[in-house]
Amino acid sequence: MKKLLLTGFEPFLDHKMNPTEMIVKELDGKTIGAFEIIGHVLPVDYEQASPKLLNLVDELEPDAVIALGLAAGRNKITPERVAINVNDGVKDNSGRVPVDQPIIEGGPAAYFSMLPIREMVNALLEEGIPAEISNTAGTYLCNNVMYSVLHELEKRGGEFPAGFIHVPASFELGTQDGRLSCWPLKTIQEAVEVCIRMVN
Ligand code: PCA
Repeated sequence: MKKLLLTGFEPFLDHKMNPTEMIVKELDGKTIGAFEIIGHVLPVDYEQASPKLLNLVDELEPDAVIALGLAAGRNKITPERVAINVNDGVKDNSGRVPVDQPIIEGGPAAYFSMLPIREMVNALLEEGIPAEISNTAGTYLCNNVMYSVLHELEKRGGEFPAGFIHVPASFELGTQDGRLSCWPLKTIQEAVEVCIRMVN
């Protein structure tokens, strides 16, 4: 059976949990669509996140990669269209605050997602789950890992479904910050499963 590497992130900034961590742990080992899911959690650390992801790609030789991240404040599931060659974010979990730095010195300005993002959004909307394509993954860790994995795959010359999906906050985060748009964790997980089924 084909393997899909599904990554989430640990909590960061003042978020006490990260729904993507719970989801990848829950889906690890399950079969969804054509894939066995292999779930892993990445550190929110500019120096460690993408090396960990690229090591997993080397080690597991997956047939597809979907990285997930929390976009607190968004109220839709947002498959990302593009990753840009910039680290310029708020503090990571090791206290680093890069300013205007390239992720890969001399690398291309951007990479487009290799995931079927339009099909994902259409399938989500059909299920009644709010979704839209996002045209910016930001300049923090989520953009960093999306750019890094797409850069690596480009170097290897492979046509390979890989990319990034941002998800909204879950109820647990909503109870921490009453102004945050938040969803049941189960619905976010279902949305991720719908997206995975669109990959082949
Ligand atoms: N979201 C952050 C990093 C980790 C996460 O889950 C982001 O959007 O960059």
